[in-house]
Amino acid sequence: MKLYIYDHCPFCVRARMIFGLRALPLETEILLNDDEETPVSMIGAKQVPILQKADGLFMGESLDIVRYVDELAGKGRLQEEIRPELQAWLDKVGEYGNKLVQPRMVKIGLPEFATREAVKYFVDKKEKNIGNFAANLDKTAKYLARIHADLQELEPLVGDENLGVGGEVSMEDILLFPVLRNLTIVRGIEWPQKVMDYLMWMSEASGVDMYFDRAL
Ligand SMILES: N[C@@H](CCC(=O)N[C@@H](CS)C(=O)NCC(=O)O)C(=O)O
Repeated sequence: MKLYIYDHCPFCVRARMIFGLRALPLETEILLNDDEETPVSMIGAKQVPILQKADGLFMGESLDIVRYVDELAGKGRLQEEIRPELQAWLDKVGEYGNKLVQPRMVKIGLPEFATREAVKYFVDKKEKNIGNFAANLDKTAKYLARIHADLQELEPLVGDENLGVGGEVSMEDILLFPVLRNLTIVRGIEWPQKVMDYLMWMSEASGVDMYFDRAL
């Protein structure tokens, strides 16, 4: 099976995680961000992740891919229940997290941004949602204060054991880890110890790398 992704895409991380967590081999291909033709020819939409299944057919939608691969692995299904307080945390950080993350993603040499055209495509599209990238970078201190407060709130929701955020690996991890992983691109975040331990453990368990070494 082959997974078409962008490195920075949190929905793609969801799909990548299930392969690592279930110890299944995975081939990935990173598309250029302005390549519309390839994804549209596969699923009729300019969107990743896209899984090419063993039968050659294509599947979009990250959570459909997670459930499909989880079923195939035959090791029991991830529990689907999401604690309302965790969902509320994800919703809250979802309102501004991209203002910290997206302006930085185009600056670290990711393969989906290998051409000037691909960078421009991304910037033009995302600035329509979050506003000017440079202006958002200028407001880093403001958003850092906000994420620090929110990470303090997250810490008690992280289980004591390194077994997944809710005490066992579940759909909660599939939703949470990609968001935290993208935030590792932001230099200066002070990570609460339990959240940092969780990140390190889940990165190892899922085989998905982080951005700490390239943070800016
Ligand atoms: N509901 C979809 C959302 C996927 C999604 O929004 N992917 C983004 C990348 S993070 C995308 O391909 N956007 C189109 C673009 O960036 O042009 C899923 O869960 O797979």
